[in-house]
Amino acid sequence: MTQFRKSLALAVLAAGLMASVAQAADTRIALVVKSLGNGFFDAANKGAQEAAKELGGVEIIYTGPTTTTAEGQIEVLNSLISQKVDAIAISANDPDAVVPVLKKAMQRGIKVISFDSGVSPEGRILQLNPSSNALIGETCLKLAADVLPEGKGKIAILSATATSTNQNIWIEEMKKAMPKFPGLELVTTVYGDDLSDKSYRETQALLKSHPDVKVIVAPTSVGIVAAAQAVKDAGKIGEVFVTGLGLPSEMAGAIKSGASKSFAIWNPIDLGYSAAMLANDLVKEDLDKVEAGQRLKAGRMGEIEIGEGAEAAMSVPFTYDASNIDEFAKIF
Ligand code: RAM
Repeated sequence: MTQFRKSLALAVLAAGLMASVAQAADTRIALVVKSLGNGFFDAANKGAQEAAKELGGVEIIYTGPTTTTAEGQIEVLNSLISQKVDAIAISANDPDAVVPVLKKAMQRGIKVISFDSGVSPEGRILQLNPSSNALIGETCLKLAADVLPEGKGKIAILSATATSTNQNIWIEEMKKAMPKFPGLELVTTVYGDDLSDKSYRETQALLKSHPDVKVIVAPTSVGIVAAAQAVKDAGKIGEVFVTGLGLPSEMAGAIKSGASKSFAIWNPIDLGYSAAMLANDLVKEDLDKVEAGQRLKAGRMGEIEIGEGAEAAMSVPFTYDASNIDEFAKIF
């Protein structure tokens, strides 16, 4: 065979293989995240891919805008509607702005769920929370109080975007839980938009405008890393502590430097896995609605029970510190 014929034969073979892969996936589930390039969502995607492999015949389309905007997500969603995907699992940058396009998706038979950062009820069939929202809020405050002598001191919050459903709920829950931590005083909330550079600059500004703040609580895996770096670069290790929600793999340096003593998170791989499983259930059983008390199958996670408002919650957040960070940094 000539070189040309050989490569032609290989190309035909490759095309055939790709076609058979495409044919094999009879269910296409889009995992739409707040933005691409966020390690938290990469871990969720890992779980979703695992679910697809286990189920067989399922393809996960991992997608999202480049920055954390609702407009970017709307564009992505419109394109998924044209591609006629079977299901969409979205972590929303805004609970309301994406509702019209998601309603359009549902009218066309696409099963829509939200996970992590929720969509208002009219824009999705169900919402999968990583844990109880109240527990997440209280955990963030407890971590802040634990690092302060006698639990006393001023704290500030560095959040993601100002429209982010999950962070806004957790901030509300923190405010509600404040009476349980009478030594803590919340002085301000700033927004880094889940962008590293903006989160870093917001922290720098915060350290200047509020030099008496002792703990920065960042309930975002992007913000917490940037905040810890800003504290370190400002030479404030031991004076200002960073805590909140982060990935062990991304926070190992901050724990080692002392910019953070501890932080929490649930398993993002399990969250993505479960979101894919639930989306697949809705497709397979052709469900457009779920009721409180209903149980849906989620593979190795067992059954997930739907609660009020068609919301479900997974496990409790876990705390990471110098004693366990290395072990978990290898996982997510
Ligand atoms: C960021 C995102 C995500 C949130 C985590 C903790 O990655 O804002 O929505 O759940 O942090």
